[in-house]
Amino acid sequence: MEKYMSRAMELAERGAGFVNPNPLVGAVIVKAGRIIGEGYHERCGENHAEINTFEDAERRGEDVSGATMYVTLEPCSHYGKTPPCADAIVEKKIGKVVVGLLDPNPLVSGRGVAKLEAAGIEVVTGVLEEQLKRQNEIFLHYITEKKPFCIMKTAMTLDGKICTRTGDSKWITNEKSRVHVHETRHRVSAVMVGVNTVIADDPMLNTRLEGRTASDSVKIVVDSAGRIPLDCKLLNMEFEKETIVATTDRIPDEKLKAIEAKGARVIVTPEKCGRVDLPRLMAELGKLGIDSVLLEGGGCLNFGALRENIVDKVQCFIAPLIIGGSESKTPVEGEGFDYVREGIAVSDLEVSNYDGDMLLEGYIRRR
Ligand code: AOF
Ligand code: ZN
Repeated sequence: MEKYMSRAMELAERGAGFVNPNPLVGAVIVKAGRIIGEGYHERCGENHAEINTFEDAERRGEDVSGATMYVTLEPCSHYGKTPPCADAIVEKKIGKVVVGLLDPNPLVSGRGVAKLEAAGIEVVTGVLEEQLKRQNEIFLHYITEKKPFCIMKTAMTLDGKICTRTGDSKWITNEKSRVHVHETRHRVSAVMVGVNTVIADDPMLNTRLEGRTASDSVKIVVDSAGRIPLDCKLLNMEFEKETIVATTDRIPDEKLKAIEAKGARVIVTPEKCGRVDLPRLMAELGKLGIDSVLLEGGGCLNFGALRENIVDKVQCFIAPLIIGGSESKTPVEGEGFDYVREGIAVSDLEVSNYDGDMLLEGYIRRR
């Protein structure tokens, strides 16, 4: 069973970056020990995985009646952008359905399985559940919280610096680590930075993956006082997705209008400790359908995000390099906490090796 579910999970992965805010879903149909159909949810708004899998079986000239379907997520029971998959499964006379994860979407949550069982189909649930929860961590968070899943990405030297005292940072991490960052940008709906990063680096924040179609992300600049340079790349280059400037009433009116005239969206939140109200911003982004945000610094915004409790996951690259300097910047700055006991604990930490760079990934339990 795990073997086929694992294949379905592999197929689901191909939708990464294209299905948001929908889940990654893959399916295979097996008959007499042979895979007779494969498919996945390819793009938000298009066919669900199950339907693509039926179409694949049909193309192969296979008869799916009595077969077993392995699907990574509970088949839907609702009329959304497409009709219910559970109905299609019944109609196609599938004999048994093996489900990875139950769908926490309130429109589904158990009703998909109930529909199948009511039609006399045998249903098994919870196969490869832990891996599938990880694969769909963005969807699982967004569908219940309605706020984006926030990943804080940092990259530093062995001595904890993100650049030298002169501001030089190219490159601390190696090529493989940097490709991984672009893969994460591809996977998420939005990339977010503080205005100081825009002033210092004038970044593009787009997704660049050689030889692959990559999906660009919405670009968000947190800029409490409206200091963003009007000639920066984010406001002037043509991107696939929009740029959002998140600010407060401190922004001068003319500046707000000038930013909008550049085609960017401006979100104004009330001030919170003189800055953008980050939890409020996340709620606004959720309303726009943004299910995930990759936070790429700088240190001041990173600290604010941690303190305001909007970060869910940390992704920290450490390069085997030492640059020193008491003036050299570090990944998380701001005011910092007064006491160690106030520090933010990261759990389920995992370490992987990226050609000699280390990647540490872990989760922050929201307090
Ligand atoms: C499935 N198979 O491949 C996916 C499912 O707006 P819609 O119609 O695309 O519905 C989206 C919801 O359907 C989504 O929130 C999730 O609950 C479920 N996604 N279900 O049976 C799929 N992508
Ligand atoms: Zn469906």
